[in-house]
Amino acid sequence: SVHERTYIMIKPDGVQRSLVGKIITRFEERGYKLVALKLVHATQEHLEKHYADLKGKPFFPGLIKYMASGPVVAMVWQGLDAVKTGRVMLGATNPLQSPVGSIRGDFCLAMGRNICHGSDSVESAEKEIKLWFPEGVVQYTSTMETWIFE
Ligand code: DAT
Ligand code: MG
Repeated sequence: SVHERTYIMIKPDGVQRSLVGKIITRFEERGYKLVALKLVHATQEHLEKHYADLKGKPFFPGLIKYMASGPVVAMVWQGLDAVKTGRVMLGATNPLQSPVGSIRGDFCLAMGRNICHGSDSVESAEKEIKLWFPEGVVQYTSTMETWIFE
């Protein structure tokens, strides 16, 4: 649906490496609509909720430490097939397996420093949006919509 939403996050390494603008530009240029945005230095507790499904994995403690090491950019993007296409735009979990042209394929190399997050399903997107934006997203009209969608 044209109203599908996904949770996209620029991880601490993406912020430190000044890739925020480039990553946002890709979603803007593709035609997605930004409906929520904030810079947040998340607590370990909050990040453990975000990655609850991975608790027990050997890399979990390192993942939480990395994600809590600095601020992240939390965003919600809306538009046609936002969840699946958002993941395609990010690339594979392992940057070395990410195609050139994807965000990870163009900007990073290591699995544990893969600079961005994107929801893996519509259900996870809804959960993640509630977790990161309990205040809700922003409602507004984008005048470009009629030129992006039939
Ligand atoms: P994704 O971020 O592509 O949705 P995921 O949800 O399976 O991947 O894992 C979350 C993050 O954890 C991922 O971006 C990087 C890290 N990670 C996943 N699998 C890993 C592994 N086998 N070794 C090290 N880090 C891993
Ligand atoms: Mg995931």
